[in-house]
Amino acid sequence: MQIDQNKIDGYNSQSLRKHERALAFLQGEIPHAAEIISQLGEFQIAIPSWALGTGGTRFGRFPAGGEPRNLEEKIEDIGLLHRLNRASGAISLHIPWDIPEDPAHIRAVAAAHGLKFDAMNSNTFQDQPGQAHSYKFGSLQNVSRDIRQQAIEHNIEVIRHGIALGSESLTVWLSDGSCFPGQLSFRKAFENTLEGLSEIYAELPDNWKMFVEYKAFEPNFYSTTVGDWGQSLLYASKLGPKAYTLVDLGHHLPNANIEQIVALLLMEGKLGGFHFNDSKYGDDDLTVGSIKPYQLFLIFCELVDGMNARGMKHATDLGWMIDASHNVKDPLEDLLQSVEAIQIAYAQALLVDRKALTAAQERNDVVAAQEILQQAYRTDVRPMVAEARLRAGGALEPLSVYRGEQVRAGLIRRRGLVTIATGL
Ligand SMILES: [Mn+2]
Repeated sequence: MQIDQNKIDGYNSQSLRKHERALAFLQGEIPHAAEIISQLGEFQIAIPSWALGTGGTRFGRFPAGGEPRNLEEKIEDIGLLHRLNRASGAISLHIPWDIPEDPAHIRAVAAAHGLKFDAMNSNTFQDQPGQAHSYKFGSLQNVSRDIRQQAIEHNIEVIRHGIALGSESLTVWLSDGSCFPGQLSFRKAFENTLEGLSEIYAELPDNWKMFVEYKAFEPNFYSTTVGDWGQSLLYASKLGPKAYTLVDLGHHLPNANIEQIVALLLMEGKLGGFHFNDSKYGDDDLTVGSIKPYQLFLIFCELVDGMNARGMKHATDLGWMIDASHNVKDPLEDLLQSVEAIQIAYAQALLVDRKALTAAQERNDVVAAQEILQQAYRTDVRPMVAEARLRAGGALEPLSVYRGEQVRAGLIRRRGLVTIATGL
């Protein structure tokens, strides 16, 4: 399902005067507004193929209908988001849920929607039909060499699919760990995992990156073999220059200082990928910016500062992706909200007066430092975000267009009420 440019222009013309007034005010207040708008225009956030359907919990799932039935329809949905916000220009695939049987065709479908292929994701957290060995007691950490080998070969197969599509990175998230004390040897589990990751790393093309994603707990509840940023950094450092840590906001213990983690990983040149979501308790996978928008802003402050310190390009030198689940919202509406929340936090971080902040830090002026951060955070930057969309041909108000065009009802008409997009 597509929305004509004429339709988007029509909606835009209705709110154009109001938008222009708000933008003119901001441009008067912010000397480098033009630069921020252009940086926003370049910033793209990848959408994972598994975020297009209704998520669920172990208690159940309440699908909204019209979910994509195959890879083409997943690409089509992200194409629709990208058409509205011009900031969702990449898709992240999951193998085996999204095996591209005909890569040339899939590449053409994505190109027609202006989409690139972001990181490929492997899956050794569930058993697939016909699989020789079970991952019940882990994959790369497993005490059995045959099981470890199966997991290694799967990851190499994922790299091959990615090469065929033009992706340039592999994200490895392992559910490996233990549920009870004594179940495994922490040291052996680490050594086995490192050995397996090394074999996978050896298969990476020169221009590829490997992202080692960590998670504090779940589905294992006593230990996780890549449990925190320290363990991920240890693997990435031992693997070599193509290996990086990936930070998923929901994968920390409560109240972790994620902005500090981000700052240090960037300082070490070892932050490679980023997964956005929000949470109240654990890995809740809620809409980005819905619970702790100030924390998101503080994280972006460190991302911007840390990337600037290393001369990195904000838009392309890290892998940016949403990794969320949508239990009670229309997934596409949720993703539009998430992308906008990310853009808002990014724009606010670009607003921070870094010189003044450094000066305040140098004289231990705690009050001034807080004022400087909150001055940026309390600025309503939404007109700049909307202007970036408008210039790229997107919608001033993506959600209004989505609702005005009754997209979900159209998708249900075409695809049916009972469709399943996820492999879980
Ligand atoms: Mn993730």
